[in-house]
Amino acid sequence: MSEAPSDPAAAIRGLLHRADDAAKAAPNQRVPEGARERITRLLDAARSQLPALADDELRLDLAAQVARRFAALDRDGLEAVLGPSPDVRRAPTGADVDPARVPPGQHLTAGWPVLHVGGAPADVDPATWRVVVTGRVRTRTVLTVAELRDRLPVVTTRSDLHCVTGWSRLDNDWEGVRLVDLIGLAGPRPEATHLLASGHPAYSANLALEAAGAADVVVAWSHDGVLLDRAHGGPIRLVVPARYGWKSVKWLTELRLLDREVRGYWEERGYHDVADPWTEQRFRG
Ligand SMILES: Nc1nc2c(c(=O)[nH]1)N[C@H]1C(S)=C(S)[C@@H](COP(=O)(O)O)O[C@H]1N2
Ligand SMILES: [Mo]
Repeated sequence: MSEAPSDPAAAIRGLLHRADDAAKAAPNQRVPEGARERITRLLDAARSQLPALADDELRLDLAAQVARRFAALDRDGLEAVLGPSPDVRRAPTGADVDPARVPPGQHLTAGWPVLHVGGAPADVDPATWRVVVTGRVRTRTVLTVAELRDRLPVVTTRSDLHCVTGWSRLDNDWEGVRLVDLIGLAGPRPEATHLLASGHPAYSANLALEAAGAADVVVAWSHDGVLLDRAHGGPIRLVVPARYGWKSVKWLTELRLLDREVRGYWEERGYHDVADPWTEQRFRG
């Protein structure tokens, strides 16, 4: 592979370097006001050259590098609301991992794949993002991210994420509030048995209220000590470790309590209502 300036890979790397230089000009890694636009322009330019790369692996690698830098810009917006966060770590995948921790048909990933349908929201303002708890509740309750943090006990949980497509990511440290506490604030009515969680853009997933009440089910704004970036559902997402990943709704906007099961996006398309990865409840029988 040539490193001549006409090489698109070299051009992309050059743009990434310039974007990094612009970001480094910031005190405490924060992107200065003026630099954000410049970095966005450089990253857009890098992204527009990706299709020129014939080598799939190289293209994917550079695409990931571009995506990571866009994600850092997003995180910066969330930090303005919730304060700074330290660095990222890789999840365990080695021979030292107890195989009993891995559900059947799953393989471990050290990185963190981004998976969703319909695209992430084009623009997110963490200061005004709201989640509403509604349906069979005593008090319809609407909270911003800061209100979630201030009005409910903040918890950190460590749990595994199992995507139905086959990857699992172990030892995710989530910071947020327990779903059961959030629902408790709205006051579930006695007839409430199920939950439909919705997120951007028209995504949803159903859960039995019993499963939603597990102590490790959280509405999270931070992952492995780093505020959630937009690709992974920032500013807030649902995390349901005991279910396949599709129940962990990103860009969470609504929790609707119901007196019956109402199917969400994938469940309507034949995926399992329960979705226990340990018994491989991928599709409805
Ligand atoms: N809003 C929304 N949330 C979503 C999805 C989606 O398409 N839209 N995909 C789900 C699926 S299938 C998985 S495995 C996880 C993946 O989360 P990640 O992209 O942070 O790895 O998000 C879930 N939450
Ligand atoms: Mo998934």
